[in-house]
Amino acid sequence: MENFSEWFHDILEEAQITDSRYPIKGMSVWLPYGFQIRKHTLNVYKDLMDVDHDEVLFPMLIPEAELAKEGIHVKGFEDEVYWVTHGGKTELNEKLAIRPTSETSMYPMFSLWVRSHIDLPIKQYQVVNTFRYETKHTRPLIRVREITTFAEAHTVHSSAEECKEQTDESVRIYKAIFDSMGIPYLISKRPEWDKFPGAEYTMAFDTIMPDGKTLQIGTCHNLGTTFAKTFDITFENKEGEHEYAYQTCYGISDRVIAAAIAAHGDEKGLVLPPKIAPKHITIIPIIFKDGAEEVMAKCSEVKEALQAKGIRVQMDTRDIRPGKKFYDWELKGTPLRFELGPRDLKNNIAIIGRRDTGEKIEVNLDDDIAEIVSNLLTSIETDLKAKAWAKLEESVVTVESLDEVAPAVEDEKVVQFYWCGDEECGQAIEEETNVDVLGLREENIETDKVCPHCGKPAKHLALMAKTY
Ligand code: P5A
Ligand code: ZN
Repeated sequence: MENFSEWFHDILEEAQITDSRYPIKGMSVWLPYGFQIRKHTLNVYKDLMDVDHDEVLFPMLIPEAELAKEGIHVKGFEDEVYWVTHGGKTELNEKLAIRPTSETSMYPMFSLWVRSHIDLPIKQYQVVNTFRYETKHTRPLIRVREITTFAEAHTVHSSAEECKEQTDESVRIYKAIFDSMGIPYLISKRPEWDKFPGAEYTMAFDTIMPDGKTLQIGTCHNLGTTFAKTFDITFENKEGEHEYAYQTCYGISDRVIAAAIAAHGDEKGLVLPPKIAPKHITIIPIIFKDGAEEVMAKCSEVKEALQAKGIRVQMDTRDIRPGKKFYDWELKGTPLRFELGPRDLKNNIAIIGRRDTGEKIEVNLDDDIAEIVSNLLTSIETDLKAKAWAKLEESVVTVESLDEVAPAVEDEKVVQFYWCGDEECGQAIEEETNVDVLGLREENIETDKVCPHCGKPAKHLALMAKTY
């Protein structure tokens, strides 16, 4: 891919995912095809979350006083909040914030709900739109001002250990989500200066885009008791004493869809992982004057057989050349296509084409087509994931001096280095290299290596990259 930025911009329009001509910067329209991809992505998410989280829905507006309560949190978001100041012509007594995230909308209610240890844990999530007045360059799905698919979870616990365990669990859930879409990721503990405002620590997932820049695609925060102290979320423990509750929150967004598009797409367009593809297979009847009816009948029969097995199948019966249909569904990334013409029918065969490899597979019409298609979808899923992971792994290079950073980044690599972990040192590294420290990939390791900036003994394996 020559120019990823351009490719990404064009594919959203050509494959009809979003229309970014909406007249507000950072906000676009989900088109029907994009909406289907979004729907299936959310199904992947909800299937995993619904195992032991409750879905809820909180209001979008937050009283100024609530937003302002948690000092560090509000400081982190103050430049990004949109405000509602009027109801009609009347100025409101209290400004209302449009949620940039929902801690300050949810936690005052948690304070009312949590009384005793038997009320805990609480594990809730909601999928909502949130608004952030982003000042960095906006891009559809990647950095938007209306995050239309903000999937945020918030949990409350009765001990620090359980809270830590939930943070680990959230990392496992996010791994499963990204894995099922074949999105490769690097997990790191964000440095102090880049953790979520109000968190004790932040574990972040970054994927690598085709241009070598990384994109943060999800974050899991251990909030400790910071918000509980601010919002007075206390419970009576088994000994009858009152304690502050321990909290976590974790979130993903539209960026997950951007990452799936970027991880697998190619020069012909989208290559969708089966889990989120609106259709798994497109049946394309190759029609001539002779034998058209028979071909159509056989195609319908195959369609029904696939549908019966839960395969998402469509038949393209548009009155246009088959070549144009091939082109369209390649562009839209349907994992498989099924071609059948009169001569094939006479020979009792059909061709199944794979979008990811371009491979063509001849099948006998007496075979169990649904079984073959299912197996192919599984192979596609596995192969897309392996290919994307191989690309990520070969993109990580280890350096021992800061002089090696610029050439590595120029070569579209993510940089790994042994680091002392000092905040001041880290910020100096960022300044000197103009590359971001993503965080700690491995903490407190045994090593003889020294920090490439200050020369002190290294304690961690860290990552740095150009970021979106
Ligand atoms: C966790 C959920 C939070 O807001 N509160 C509730 C916590 N964390 S976060 O890191 O600030 O955001 C979670 C994820 O949302 C994505 N994201 C965005 N996506 C698109 N456009 C944006 N402007 C944007 N801002 C954040 C990131 O993937 C982030 O990890
Ligand atoms: Zn150092």
